[in-house]
Amino acid sequence: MSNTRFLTDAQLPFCKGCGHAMVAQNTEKALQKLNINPLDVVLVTDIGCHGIVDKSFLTHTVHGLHGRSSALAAGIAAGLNNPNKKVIAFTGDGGATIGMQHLIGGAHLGFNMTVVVHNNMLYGMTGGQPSEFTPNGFKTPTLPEGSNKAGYDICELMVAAGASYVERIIGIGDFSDSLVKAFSASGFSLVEVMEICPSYGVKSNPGMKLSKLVEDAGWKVKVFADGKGNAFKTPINVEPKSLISEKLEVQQRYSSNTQKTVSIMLSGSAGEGVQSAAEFLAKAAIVSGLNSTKKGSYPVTVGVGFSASEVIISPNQILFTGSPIPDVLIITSSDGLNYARAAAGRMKHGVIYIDETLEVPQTGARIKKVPFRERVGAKSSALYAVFYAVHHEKLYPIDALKDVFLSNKIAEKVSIDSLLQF
Ligand SMILES: Cc1ncc(C[n+]2csc(CCOP(=O)(O)OP(=O)(O)O)c2C)c(N)n1
Ligand code: SF4
Repeated sequence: MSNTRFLTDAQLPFCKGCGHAMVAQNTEKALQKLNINPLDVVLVTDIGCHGIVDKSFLTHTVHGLHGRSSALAAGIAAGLNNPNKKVIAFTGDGGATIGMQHLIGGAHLGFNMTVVVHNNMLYGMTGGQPSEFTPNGFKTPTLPEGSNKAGYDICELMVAAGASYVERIIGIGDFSDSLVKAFSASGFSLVEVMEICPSYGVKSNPGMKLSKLVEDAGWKVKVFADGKGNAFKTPINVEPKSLISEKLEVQQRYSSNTQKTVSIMLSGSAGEGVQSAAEFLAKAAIVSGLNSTKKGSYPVTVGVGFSASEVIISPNQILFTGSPIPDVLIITSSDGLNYARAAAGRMKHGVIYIDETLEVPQTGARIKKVPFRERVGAKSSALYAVFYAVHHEKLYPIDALKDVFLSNKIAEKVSIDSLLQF
């Protein structure tokens, strides 16, 4: 057993007596027993108290959306496709409830990973709501009369789905040997750690004994599948395609006099071609010998509200794609104005190109009002605004932008002449 540290010396971020701390400590011990290098371990967590542990781990860590650690871990395991790497997903019983299909799918397809379910029988982080794992009679702050349903038996479910190693343990004391077995199993393994949340579980169920509660719930504390079976394993392409080698080559055909990094924010409405206009802006910069990045932002419900894009162009390497204070801000609609108002407020210099029908936001930037929408209509306003700004800011030759635009099928619908009204 090595004495390599997998946890920082800082105090774990849980309430006093929280079972999650036992899982973290036993995970460290199990990995020490396996003599693994911390950087051969990827720990994937998700939302919930259990998930805030990642800053304490000295392994690689990834933090995902609630209930999705197992889905992310499956992708990582498939991508790594390396039995020497340990991919471990932590999830709560709340996360396991809402991400159940990921667990079933992971077990069914036999991804090489271990899921540790921190089953404290309630949603800890949000104040103790019941999950589908909450056993009959268990009370929570939002269910003071106690659950009238049986909780899921995740271990039985995982066996049925085809998991290779499955065990339920009471999360007290040293259970690192169980984790060693799960981490060493080939294919998909899952350990359900029964825990108690002192802040909500104990308070709502005074005097409760964890092992008695587990017994009364009908949940067996045992190994359900020992990892020796022939669990089906997903055939994984041993030579995954490289996205880099398939990247689109853009040939330089023009040159630009731009000597410094320029960040441009284009902010308009969904359905008005903002993202494709920004793509032309970025691509034409590359055609002109510059580096460029593009980052799009839009609401979760795509197709309504604002649509914005931040493009950086530079003769130098671009190491960060964000530009909280743009040099050039282009606003083509009222949705775009609402989204970009904060960025405009941060601008102490630079220029804002804004549709002339819009109210001018508070800013230290120079304002240039242009009738974008009136001249070309709403649908082409973002595209026209990009042509207009490139021309007036002399970012690179307008012919580069014309070339990029004309090689796209959008050019069949929008006349190039309408975009060249300067
Ligand atoms: C998709 C989604 N739904 C709901 C929430 C709100 N939320 C944050 S933490 C949490 C409960 C977490 O409970 P659990 O997964 O059991 O972990 P614990 O806090 O008990 O460790 C919820 C519902 C969220 N972040 N994301
Ligand atoms: S609220 Fe409960 S689950 Fe969350 S850290 Fe505290 S004891 Fe643990």
